[in-house]
Amino acid sequence: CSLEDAKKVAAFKAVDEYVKNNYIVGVGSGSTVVYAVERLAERVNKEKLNLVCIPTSFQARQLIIKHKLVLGELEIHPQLDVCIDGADEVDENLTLIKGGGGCLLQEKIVASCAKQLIIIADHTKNSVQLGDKYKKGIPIEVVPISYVPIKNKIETMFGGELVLRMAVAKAGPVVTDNGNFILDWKNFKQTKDWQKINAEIQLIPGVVETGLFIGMAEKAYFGQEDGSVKEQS
Ligand code: DER
Repeated sequence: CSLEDAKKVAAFKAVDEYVKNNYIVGVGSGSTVVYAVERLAERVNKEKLNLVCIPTSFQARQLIIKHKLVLGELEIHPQLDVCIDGADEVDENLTLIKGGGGCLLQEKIVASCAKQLIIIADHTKNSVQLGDKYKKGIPIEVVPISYVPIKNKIETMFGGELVLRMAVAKAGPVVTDNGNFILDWKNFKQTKDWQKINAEIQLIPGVVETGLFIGMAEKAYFGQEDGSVKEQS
């Protein structure tokens, strides 16, 4: 089956197995989550489910509204039952690279408020060691004025190269939903010590958040080429 079919089968299985009536559901961002929202809407209509959906981006808000799902906010629902989101890469320890779609900050906030973070992806995202598959670099959201000093500091501390993410349909850098820039950290040294590195990067003034989601995901569903779904937990 196609990559889109693989995303869809993973998304549907995750929604069917983790979403229950009266749930507060975090809705992630990206292309795989589109199928999860479709399935949420199908189940609400078919099973008359009572759900509130918390977005992780303008894109997620639009998806929730488009599918006539109940849109909620963290200030009303600071505790979620489940958050369903995509990822750019998932390693053997369920450490994630996220932020390929530039939505990592609200994704991490909402995921941190959920009892369970469930990842949905196609098989190309499934790796042994972070960096095996996703080559665009680890996204790091930064306050715009600080992107050059942060670039220099991380390159000095940990090597690799940080590249300011430039917009395609707009002149200049990508500006996130939160008004920040994204640095993509490419050619990083593969390691098992992401916890320590992540903590050090987060301490650099101007770093808002990293696309490293460590110890957050409960389970991942990977849609396969044959239409089956591989689960990792
Ligand atoms: O930006 C993000 O974190 C997205 O969730 C991304 O990692 C997954 O997007 P995709 O489902 O379009 O691959």
